[in-house]
Amino acid sequence: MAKDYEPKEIEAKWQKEWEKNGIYHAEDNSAKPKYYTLVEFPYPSGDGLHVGHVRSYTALDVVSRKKRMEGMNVLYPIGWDAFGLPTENYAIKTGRPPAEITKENTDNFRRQMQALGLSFDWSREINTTDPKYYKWTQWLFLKFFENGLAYKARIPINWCPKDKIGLANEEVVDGKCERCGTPVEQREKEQWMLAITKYAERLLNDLDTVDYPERVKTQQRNWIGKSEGALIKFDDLEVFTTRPDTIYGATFLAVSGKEDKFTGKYVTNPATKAQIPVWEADYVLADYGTGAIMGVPADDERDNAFALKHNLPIIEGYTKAGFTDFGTKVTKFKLRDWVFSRQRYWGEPIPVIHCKKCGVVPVPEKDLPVVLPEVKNYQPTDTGESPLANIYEWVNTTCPKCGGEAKRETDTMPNWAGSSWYFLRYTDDKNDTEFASKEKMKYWMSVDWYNGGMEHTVLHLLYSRFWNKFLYDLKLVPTSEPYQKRTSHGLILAEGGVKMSKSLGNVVNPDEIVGSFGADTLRLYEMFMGPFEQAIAWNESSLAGPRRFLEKMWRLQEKLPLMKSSDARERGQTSLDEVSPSASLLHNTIKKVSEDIETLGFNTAVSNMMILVNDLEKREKISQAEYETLLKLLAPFAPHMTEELWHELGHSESIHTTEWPKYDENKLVPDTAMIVVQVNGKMRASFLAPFKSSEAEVVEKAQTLPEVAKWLVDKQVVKTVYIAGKLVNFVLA
Ligand code: ANZ
Ligand code: ZN
Repeated sequence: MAKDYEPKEIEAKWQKEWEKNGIYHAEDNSAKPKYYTLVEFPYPSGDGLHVGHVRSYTALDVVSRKKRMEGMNVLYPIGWDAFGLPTENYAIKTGRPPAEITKENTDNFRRQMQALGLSFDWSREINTTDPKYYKWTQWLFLKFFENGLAYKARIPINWCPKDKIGLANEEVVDGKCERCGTPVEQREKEQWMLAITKYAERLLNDLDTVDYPERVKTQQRNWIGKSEGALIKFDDLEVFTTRPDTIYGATFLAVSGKEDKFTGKYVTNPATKAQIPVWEADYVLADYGTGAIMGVPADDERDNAFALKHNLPIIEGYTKAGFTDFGTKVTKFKLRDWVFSRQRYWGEPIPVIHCKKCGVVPVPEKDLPVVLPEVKNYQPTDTGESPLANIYEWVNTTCPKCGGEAKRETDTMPNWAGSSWYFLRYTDDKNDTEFASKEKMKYWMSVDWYNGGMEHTVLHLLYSRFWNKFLYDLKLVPTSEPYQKRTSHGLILAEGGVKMSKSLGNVVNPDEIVGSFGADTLRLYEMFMGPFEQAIAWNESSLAGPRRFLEKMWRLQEKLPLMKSSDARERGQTSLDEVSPSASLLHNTIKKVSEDIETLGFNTAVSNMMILVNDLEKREKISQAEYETLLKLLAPFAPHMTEELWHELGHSESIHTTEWPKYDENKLVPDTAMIVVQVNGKMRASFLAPFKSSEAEVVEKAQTLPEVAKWLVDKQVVKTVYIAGKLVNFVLA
């Protein structure tokens, strides 16, 4: 009898062993083909790891492990996206330095991740709040500045009066602050901007070159919002239209306004020469096109509603104009330049100095990083400046150009900054002289598979693609797109399908699940719970299924032929050909699991292994070759248990460095069913039969199986029960 399955002992033991042997370290100078798997690095909040993180990280862990077994040099790194508001707000509340809070949180996250057996290369861990890291975020900002893509503008910004923070458009949801729900006000402020609009066309076109879900591409296209149309002058008022051909039907003009109102003014329609009224209308946006439209009630729904409401003429059946008759062709984008400064403490200081004589002067490279100074109070000033503005010794400095009196910029970068280039840093995380060496980036980039949340499919993806393209133009990175393939996992909801939240007390803590079921069960459950891209509710009772499956797998050892472990090597070479009667089921399983891992079918990969185990379980004996193959297939999902069983078989190397099983095309039996054969209701054998087989064929095959035939010798079969695709039962007299 083998000992019981005790995940607690096994898991900690192997985690230590793997770390000691460094089997998950990515090699920089390897002759092997590389594979770069990336998951969005977490914001290390005080709440610890979420089971949603576990879903994403386990999925790409499965992929990474399989790729390693397929002979690839895999880079699967992790780090911390640690600047941001929750830590800062906590610092304001408690007076504790954000760096100290961050350290505590990252220590907790790291411990939790390690307990899950994720195969990250921990030697490359990065932290966006580490001055060694943000030195390069600042350096990259200065590249934008030198190239005219970072500039200051006085613009109306979204202002959250509660957080005292300027918000990017994308941080405003339904007119409210995304973080705290306070209605957002407009305020004029000098802000740093990044000219992402210069890249609008390429960010759009190059979507055709990458493997993203169509839904993600559509969202990005809509966000960029390209429209081809014309600018047409109505006297001194210019409109933007995508339908210049409708100009003969234009009966009014409308400019952006808070409420609908006639301005008292008329302009000439250049096509009809008619005098048409100019209105203010609230459906006209101030910052799109020219902020003015021509109203064509016969062809545009909103114009039609407006005309009916205000009794304006509607001309039906007018002649359509040719495109170039009036106005000039233009292309407009909905995308706006990126507001890139915040008046907060916990962010990268923007590395410029303001000199009365020289103007805005970049901090010289040798003086980077501009380190965040210690402050006593993390609250922004009442005028809305960053708390850095209160630190006299820090703000007052000398101009790097003329040596005269000067002041430091006190704005910091938004929390999108560090994540806009982190995938580059992983390739060369300890480099002190460059953000990453060209040679290493050339080997590792681009990312082969990037998984992350649906909520990041627009902003983070667009921002990081923009940074990468800009650096590509400067010949600082090797590929114009950072990510070859992008996928997204569905949310994990609380039991009952509501969002997990602290206030509802329904948050599942992965530590507890690992404690009671083991990491392998948690991993397997999250892969098995449902289609990867779909949202799904947590269900505590469903954890029992994966756990039972692992126990079955554990007990299968007892069906192996008894041998001394010194014979194991020899046994390990048993050819799969000798394996009957399930050879085809085994080969089918290898094929299914291999393919499913590549196509997000983690749940079906697991269910296929379950079917195989159920089949093996029914047999008296299984071969070592079969068992080892199954262990290897399961290894990416349940890395600890499979490692333990692998060593039980007498192997000394890790299962995770062995070769991924291959299937034999000739052994695949498509459309087969597993037929159980009983004699007097007792199972005696099973075999695979093509679905197409007739009853006679199946029964004949069943009675000739040696395990069955021996029970039938000299006996009379009084009845044969046949259930198509499932069972034959010989009832004896
Ligand atoms: C006349 C017309 C006739 C229009 C017609 C459409 C249909 P997209 O595709 O989103 O770019 N428009 C232009 N500027 C606007 C603004 N600042 N606020 C609100 N609407 C604005 O849409 C372009 C169309 O949206 C333009 O073409 C204009 O209406 C309107 F049968 O001009 B159209
Ligand atoms: Zn100066």
